[in-house]
Amino acid sequence: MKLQDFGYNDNIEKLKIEHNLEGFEIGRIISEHKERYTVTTEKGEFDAEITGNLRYTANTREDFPAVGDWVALVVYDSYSSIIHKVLPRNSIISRKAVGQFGDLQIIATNIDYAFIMLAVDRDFSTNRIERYLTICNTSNIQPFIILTKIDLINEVLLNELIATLKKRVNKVPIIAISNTSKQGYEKLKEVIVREKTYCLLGSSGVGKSTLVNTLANKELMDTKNVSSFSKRGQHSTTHRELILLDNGGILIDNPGIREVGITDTSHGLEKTFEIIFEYSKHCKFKDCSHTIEIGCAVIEAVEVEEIDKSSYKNYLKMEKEKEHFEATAAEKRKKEKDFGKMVKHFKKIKRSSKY
Ligand SMILES: Nc1nc2c(ncn2[C@@H]2O[C@H](COP(=O)(O)OP(=O)(O)OP(=O)(O)O)[C@@H](O)[C@H]2O)c(=O)[nH]1
Ligand SMILES: [Mg+2]
Ligand SMILES: [Zn+2]
Repeated sequence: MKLQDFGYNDNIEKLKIEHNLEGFEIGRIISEHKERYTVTTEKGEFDAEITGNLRYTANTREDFPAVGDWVALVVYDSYSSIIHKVLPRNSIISRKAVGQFGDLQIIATNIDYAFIMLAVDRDFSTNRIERYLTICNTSNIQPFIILTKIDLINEVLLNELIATLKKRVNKVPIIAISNTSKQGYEKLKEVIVREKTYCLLGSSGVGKSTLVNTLANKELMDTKNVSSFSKRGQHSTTHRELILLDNGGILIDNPGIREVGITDTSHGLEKTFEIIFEYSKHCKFKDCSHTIEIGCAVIEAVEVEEIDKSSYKNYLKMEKEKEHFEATAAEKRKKEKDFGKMVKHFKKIKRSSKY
């Protein structure tokens, strides 16, 4: 297998040279199970672990390898290999780690496109789409909205759903499919191109793995019967996996995501809620929070329905989450720094007490 098939390109070649990694085998992480990785290389697939040094110097979860990463490794035998370095990533999809303050969880890296998948028959939520869009826009990953299970509703209802969605999300392509009848598959296949990586995002049960299996024409991923999704916490897919399709597209299947928590989004919110940011330029106060201020152009636009009210509310909620994440992350960094200082201090005392 050539590395190009997995998305290797001149940019990664440049990074390899810049980081003096010519002596290493280069590969891409295709799956992860609790810090044990599978890496694909020109010599085949290998199980891999990370070096003690990489573990020791890792400050946050972000420093650990993730599915989609390009890594430099030393291969020992047909089974084992050690990852020495993670090459710089060109994009990262991450969310707030569940239950941990100020931490983020990487979903996948080096992604070109994201498929934001929602089933039309249940839990359909534009608020959630805007969340996914924000995490994609943060890392400049081009999103597609994929509506699944359209075999379960009639065309009139589907068109209504799309029209409502378009009122809030108008610049993102929407593709409606059924994994059962294959409706919409031709359109979907057109956007999956060779050597590009697509990350599948969505709640449990929307049909991510079924899509992967159907496109690959193989039962690569486990899928689960709809009835078993009524129990909360049951996911069919329990790990991330990168799959190469016959047509050359690279898909990353993920476990269903329940909470799409927002982190520090840089311009992610700005791009997702472009219209709000456009109006905000005309607010009376530069630091307007768009909540209570007199002379707030955003509030005025909401009142005359130039800005969708639900979209505005969703924006405010996510903006708050972003600020909260930034504050807790800063606090966490400070604590870690103080802890580091304390360790240094004690080491110094220990050293000086020797004499
Ligand atoms: N009617 C219908 N059922 C579908 C469609 N796509 C998937 N399903 C069914 O939905 C159920 C869940 O599909 P999965 O592919 O396992 O869903 P998933 O998104 O991978 O779920 P997790 O791995 O838990 O995140 C399975 O029983 C599928 O057969 C579709 O287009 N139409
Ligand atoms: Mg799955
Ligand atoms: Zn304002």
